Amino acid sequence: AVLARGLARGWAARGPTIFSKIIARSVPATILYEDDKCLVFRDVAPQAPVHFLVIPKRPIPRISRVGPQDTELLGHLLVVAARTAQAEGLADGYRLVINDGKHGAQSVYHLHLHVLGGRQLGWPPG
Ligand code: DGP
Repeated sequence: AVLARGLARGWAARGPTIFSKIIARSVPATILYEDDKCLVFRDVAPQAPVHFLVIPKRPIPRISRVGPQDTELLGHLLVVAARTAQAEGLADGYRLVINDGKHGAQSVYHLHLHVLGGRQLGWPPG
């Protein structure tokens, strides 16, 4: 059933990403938080003093592919992002980003929330 859901979302068409290997611990990462539904780890190419990623363990490829069945999981990712930002000391604020597809400059097709903070960020993002 998990495979069928993955196929339905187009996951198999692109194959597993580096993030599946981080979940499986076959690629190392600095992990900040983990539970049965998600994993949080530092971005390998940080764009701010604090830059970490929140990913579901289920390999949803991108935000534009989610459905109503993902509502609870997506809410969980946001709550974990906010709690980890607090644990990282981002009391002056931070930014959550989800890049989707080509125009969104998505490079890894396993859904992830970026959390960036620790400096003044600009707007618009460009
Ligand atoms: P995006 O462009 O939104 O798909 O961002 C993907 C992010 O993933 C990017 O900021 C760099 C990060 N990233 C890519 N490969 C790895 C990796 O192997 N380890 C870690 N920790 N981060 C990675």
